[in-house]
Amino acid sequence: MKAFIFDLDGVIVDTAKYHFQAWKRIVEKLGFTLSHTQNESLKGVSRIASLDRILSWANTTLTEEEKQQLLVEKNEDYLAQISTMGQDEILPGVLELLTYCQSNSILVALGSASKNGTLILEKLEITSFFNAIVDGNHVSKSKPDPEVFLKGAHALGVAPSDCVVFEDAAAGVDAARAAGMRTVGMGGAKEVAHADFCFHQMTEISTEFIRSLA
Ligand code: B16
Ligand code: MG
Repeated sequence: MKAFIFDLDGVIVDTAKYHFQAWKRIVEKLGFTLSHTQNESLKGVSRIASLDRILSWANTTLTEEEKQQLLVEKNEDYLAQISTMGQDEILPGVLELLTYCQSNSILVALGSASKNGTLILEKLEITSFFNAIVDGNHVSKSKPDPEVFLKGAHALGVAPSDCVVFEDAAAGVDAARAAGMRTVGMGGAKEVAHADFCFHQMTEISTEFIRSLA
């Protein structure tokens, strides 16, 4: 049995723009302006690891308590932005691929760094397509560590070598490769060019290609 493991942000839905706005507003309070390029490098990186990176760019040190407070505020801002999110925000071709997997006995898991993964799948009304969900609440090590994808394979009951990971971030492709899985880089960024296959969006992926993977 073959399995596909999907990253969430940047593969199923474009939440990077909401993360960016939330981080920007939070770190402006520290007198730091987050650039678009810096935000790009936070893709796939956990909430706490993102804050640590931003603080090092800003040359700022905070107490553990201050950091926790900022993480809460950042997530509140992010949740407010995604409160009205619905099916119309699912990226092109995703529903078609999930439907194909369901009809053709390809197992499907989520493998996301986000602690809001379950909530977002619910909002997009696609939870029922997933045989397993592994997100930021289930892992102790952030991508590029392979933990999230290995846990996904384990939850599905398949060998890592039978899994294909769809990822939009360098950290995610590195994590999947470290897990011994094949990789499909999504979004067209040069950071994922080292994936086994690359596409801008899922509408470019043919049924023949999916059959060749499965
Ligand atoms: P949260 P992914 C990642 O999701 C995002 O790309 C990254 O920007 C974010 O910091 C991380 O989730 C944590 O998200 O604050 O919701 O827990 O791409 O791994 O699906
Ligand atoms: Mg992503």
